[in-house]
Amino acid sequence: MDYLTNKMCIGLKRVSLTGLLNCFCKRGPIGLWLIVLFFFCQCGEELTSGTSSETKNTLSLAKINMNTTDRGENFWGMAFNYPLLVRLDTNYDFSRCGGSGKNIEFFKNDTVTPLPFEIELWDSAASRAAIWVKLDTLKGQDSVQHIFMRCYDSEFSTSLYTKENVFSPTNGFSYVLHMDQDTVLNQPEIIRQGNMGELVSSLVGEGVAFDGEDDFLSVPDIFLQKNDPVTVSGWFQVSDVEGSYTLASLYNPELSTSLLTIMVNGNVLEIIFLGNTTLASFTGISPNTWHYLSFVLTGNGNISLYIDGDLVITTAIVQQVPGFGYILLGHSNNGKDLMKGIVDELRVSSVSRSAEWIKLNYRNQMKDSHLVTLYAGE
Ligand SMILES: [Ca+2]
Ligand SMILES: [Ca+2]
Repeated sequence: MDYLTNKMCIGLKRVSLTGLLNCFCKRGPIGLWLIVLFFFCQCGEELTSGTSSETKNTLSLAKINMNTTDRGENFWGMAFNYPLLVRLDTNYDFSRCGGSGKNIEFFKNDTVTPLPFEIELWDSAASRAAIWVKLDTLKGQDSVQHIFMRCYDSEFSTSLYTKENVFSPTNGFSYVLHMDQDTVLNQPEIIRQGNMGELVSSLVGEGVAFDGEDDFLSVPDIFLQKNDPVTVSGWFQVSDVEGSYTLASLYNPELSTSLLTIMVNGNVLEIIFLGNTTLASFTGISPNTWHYLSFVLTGNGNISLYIDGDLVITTAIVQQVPGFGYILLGHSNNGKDLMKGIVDELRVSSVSRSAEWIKLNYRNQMKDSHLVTLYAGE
């Protein structure tokens, strides 16, 4: 059944047979044709993939509800082209789907319009999956928005659903590292030091562990200019709060210095400017606990820092420096205090994300989030 016919069927299923008979009396042949189509639509659905012409049978259809009211995860405003994290664990019976995840698709609430998605992790043996689904719009203060995950009896030979379809420059993403196999194996521009690359079970799928001895990453392809709108965000946890660990820094090779350094000293997160001025500090870091850090260059000389979705400081330091530089993860240029812990989901966007967007990311991706609820259906 093609897309258009599917759409017509959905429309027809909303009208009654009596209504159609009425139409037949008034319109003659057109009404008769609609009645024939009405019965055709009731005779079961032939299922067609959104990615190819391969015909498959549905094993299960799960409804995924997003609650942005205070009974889910409170969110005000609207998010467009939003990569929603859908986590499957004890909330999902993987035996209803089987396979390696290559047999699933996501649809809008009409059950026929496909949605782009990327599977970061699908581990049916461990009953764990992490999938990013791109939504056109996510509305705030709404408890009934939903999409569907359809699981088929066989896998697709090829899938159009890739990371690039979800996280693309057209929706503001210039760089996304899920801190998974792809990050450590397939990104040649990322320089990994200290034989790092240990992947561990993490907040979202896998994350990259830093050993506190010699591990760090540099991302030289992203060179932050001070007047460019940019948002950088990522999750981290430190292994202990005994020491002093560098989470990330912005290193400028012309000045041979880190303009901005983010450190964890004991249970305090500190934002340090030019290696010696503490711009902001946040008390409340616990060992082995996930925190979400974002900073936003607004494009007009200001920088805003957020921790766990809340704004910590907005300051105009940008005017005092010639430019920023590239991102070092786990290290600053002094070579001391290397990161000991795990980093997950590092993103660089070429736009200044709003405070609402940052909060939504935090509430969608955090542990025990109540934004998404799964209902295993038919
Ligand atoms: Ca990850
Ligand atoms: Ca090492």
